[in-house]
Amino acid sequence: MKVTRYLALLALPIAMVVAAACSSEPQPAETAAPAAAPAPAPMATTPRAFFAEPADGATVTSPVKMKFASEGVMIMPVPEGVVTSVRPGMGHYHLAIDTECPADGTEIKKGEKWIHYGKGDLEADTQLSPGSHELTLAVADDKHMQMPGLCKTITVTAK
Ligand SMILES: [Cu+2]
Repeated sequence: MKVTRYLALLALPIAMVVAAACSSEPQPAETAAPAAAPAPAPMATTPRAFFAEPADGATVTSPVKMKFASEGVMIMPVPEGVVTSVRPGMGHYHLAIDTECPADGTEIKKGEKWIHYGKGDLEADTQLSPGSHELTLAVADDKHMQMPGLCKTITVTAK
């Protein structure tokens, strides 16, 4: 019994070796070890924030429907109560009109041009007066500090 089982266990690897040896592939060593290829890091993309809508340069009509988007960061509601620490890799969106991106690491203060989407909102409407406007989308952490690289400004023209 034991010998039979042992032979059965040997049969599969032997069959694989034989198959590899008989293969007409020019580089059997590479095809035999696909698991050795390095897996891409999960956060390989450079984090970024952008508007899925409207498009940069678009002509829009109020109320303007905006869809926020990002890569390399998780958009989450700010925790309830007093926030004493931030959750790495997590943030929420902020919007300002005709205002530049904050410097990385600076606080986006409430009530100073910025709307905080602290519930983790992924879209919002805004009213624009007729003319050209800059829309700035920023992602900040649980303490509302601008996260590096996660800000984007686009220009739209409101009718
Ligand atoms: Cu905030």
